[in-house]
Amino acid sequence: MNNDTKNISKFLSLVLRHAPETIKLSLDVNGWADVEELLKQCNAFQKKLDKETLEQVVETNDKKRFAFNDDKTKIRASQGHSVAVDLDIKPITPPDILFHGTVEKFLEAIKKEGLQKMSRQHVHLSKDIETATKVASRRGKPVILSIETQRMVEDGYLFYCSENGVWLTDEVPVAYIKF
Ligand code: HQG
Repeated sequence: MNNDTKNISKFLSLVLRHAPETIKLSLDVNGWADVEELLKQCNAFQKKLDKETLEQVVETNDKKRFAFNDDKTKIRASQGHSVAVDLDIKPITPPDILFHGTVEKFLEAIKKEGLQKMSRQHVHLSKDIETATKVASRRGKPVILSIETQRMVEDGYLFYCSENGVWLTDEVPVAYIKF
């Protein structure tokens, strides 16, 4: 992603995941924004954006963070929301082990409370150590936790996989975490 694309992606994350009100945008219950309305509101709030650029940002985004509906009239973030949305995705069986990348300063709390959603709608888990390491590196020196998802499934916990391949669940109690 070049710098312009990155800036637009960051702005889209803001309005499609966290604060649509910044540009007086409305998201439906499933997190979709109307594409024409998004473009109109971006431009009304001095964020120049046209449809072609938007399509290019969605297409080239390093983590495929955003997705259009079939006829490209709607767009949403595939995961990572702090606003309440129902992604309307079905639970599926995860790999036996998933990973979570975090940093040292959170370990004490995680050892007490397990992994919690914090400000987001789900706990985010990664399919491999490399991805978890990237997630953790945003905050400092990575600490990678292994999650015994197979045991969680046996115990009735539900898992979801976002359209861009991020594993989601409601919480991970400490009993299923290998430190
Ligand atoms: C930690 C990015 C204290 C948790 C990434 C994490 C991901 C606790 C932080 C996506 C805790 C929350 C999500 C507890 C968890 N006590 N700290 N009980 N439980 N934590 O950003 O997973 O680039 O909400 O370890 O790639 O880091 O934005 O979650 O460090 O997919 O598309 O609290 O965000 O995607 O941080 O990252 P976050 P995350 P994008």
